[in-house]
Amino acid sequence: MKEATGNRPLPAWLDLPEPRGFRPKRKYRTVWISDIHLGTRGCNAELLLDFLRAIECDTLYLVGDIVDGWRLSKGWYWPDAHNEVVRRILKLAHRGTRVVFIAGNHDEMLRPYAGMSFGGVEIALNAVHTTADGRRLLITHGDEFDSVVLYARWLAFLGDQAYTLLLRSNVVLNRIRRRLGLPYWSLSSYLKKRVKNAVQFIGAFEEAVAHAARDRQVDGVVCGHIHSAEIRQIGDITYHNDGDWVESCTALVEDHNGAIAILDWAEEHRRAANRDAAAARSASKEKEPA
Ligand SMILES: [Mn+2]
Repeated sequence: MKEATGNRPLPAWLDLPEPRGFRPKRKYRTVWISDIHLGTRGCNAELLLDFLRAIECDTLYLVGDIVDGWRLSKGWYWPDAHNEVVRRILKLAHRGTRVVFIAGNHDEMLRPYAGMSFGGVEIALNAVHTTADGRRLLITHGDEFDSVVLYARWLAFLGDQAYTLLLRSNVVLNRIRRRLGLPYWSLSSYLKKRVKNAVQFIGAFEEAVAHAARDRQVDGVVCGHIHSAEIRQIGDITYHNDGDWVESCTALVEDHNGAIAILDWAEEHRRAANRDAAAARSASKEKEPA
C-alpha cells in the first residue's frame, strides 16, 4: 500500500518546496502530535512546519485539537503558515504515511465523521496502536477526563457506571455550551490559571487516563489535551502525553524497536541555531589574517 501511494505523481498544490541545504530526514515508526490549535494566534505554526519538514514516519497520529473550531467560530484567523501545516500533513499522507486524526474537544465538529477518511486522513474518536515490541496503546485526546478529575474524590466510591455516565455528561454539557455560543469549558485551562492547583490537577488527570486504559486492557495510553508532555509509569500502565504546539512544541516519537521518547522541538531548534552560529564564528575566524 505504501509503494502504491508513494509512486503516484504529486498534485501541483502539494508540491511544496523542500528546505534549501541537505538535511537528512529523521525516520520514525510513529509520531504523535496534538493541541496545534490552528486558527489561533497561539499556534506555533512555523516551528511545527520545521518539524514536519524534518521527519518521515510510517504512522502519524494527530491526537486532537488540531484545528480550533471553537475559536474560528468567533472570528476567522488563518495565516498562510496554517495552510501550509495542513498541506504538509496531506503531503505526508500522499507519500504513504498513515495519518489518523483523533478529534479533540476544540475540533469536535469532526467527531460525527469518525470512521470516514478525507484526503488519506482517517478520522477517529480514539484508536489502539501496537508498538514494534508488541505493546498496545490506547490513543485518545483526553478531554473526557476533565470531568472525571473534577469529581475524582467521590467517584472513587461510586465505581465504573458513574464514571461512564460522567464521561458522557461532559460531552453533553459542552454541546449545550457550544449551542449557547460559550467556549468549551475545560477544567485543565481553568486550573492552569490557578497554578497552585495545576500540579495536583495534572496528577489527577494522569491517574484518570491510566484508569481508563486499565479498563480497556491495554499496556499504555497516549493523550494530549493538558499541554504537558510526559512519559511515566502509573502502576501497570505507561502514560504518555505528547504536549502541544502552543507553548512547549513537543511530539512523541516511536523508533523502529518500539522505544518511545518525547521530542522537544523548541529545544532542538535552539541547539541547531547555536551550532550554526558557532560554525559561522569559526569560519569567519579562519578568514582573519594571522
Ligand atoms: Mn483539548
